[in-house]
Amino acid sequence: MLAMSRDICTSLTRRDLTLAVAAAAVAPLLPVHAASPVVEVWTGPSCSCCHGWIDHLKASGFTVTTHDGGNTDARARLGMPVDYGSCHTGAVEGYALEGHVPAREVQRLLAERPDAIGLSVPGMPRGSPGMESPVHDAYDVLLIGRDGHSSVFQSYR
Ligand SMILES: [Cu+2]
Repeated sequence: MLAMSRDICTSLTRRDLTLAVAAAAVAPLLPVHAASPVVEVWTGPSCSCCHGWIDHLKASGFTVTTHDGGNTDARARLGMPVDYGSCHTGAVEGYALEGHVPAREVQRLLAERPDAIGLSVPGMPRGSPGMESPVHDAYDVLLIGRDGHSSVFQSYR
């Protein structure tokens, strides 16, 4: 009886060891930025499309922390000119994200890391992420430079 339980013990230990070795072998293969980037979001007062955009970011692999309200102050704090304003403001790794910026442009921003304030989709174009609609407005994702000027980062037509 004693010998038997010792056998089970040994085999369990061996299995655990095998799992540990397998995990250690896999770990170095993971990308360096395995942890998903954290986006901190400040919404506008009683904004529902803000939450649509937050859901879009989460579905695209971002971790999101949300503050209800405070987008105007956050926009000013992050240096995003009000001319490019929208209904919510986000911050990710030192960049501002204004409005319904698609997740793929956020990913590209973090990959390319331009010297800039961040990205903006001014206003609230229909058909942008979080603004789902049968009508699709043409819109541009703008890269906002430190001088406040913008350039087209991506066009959606
Ligand atoms: Cu909106």
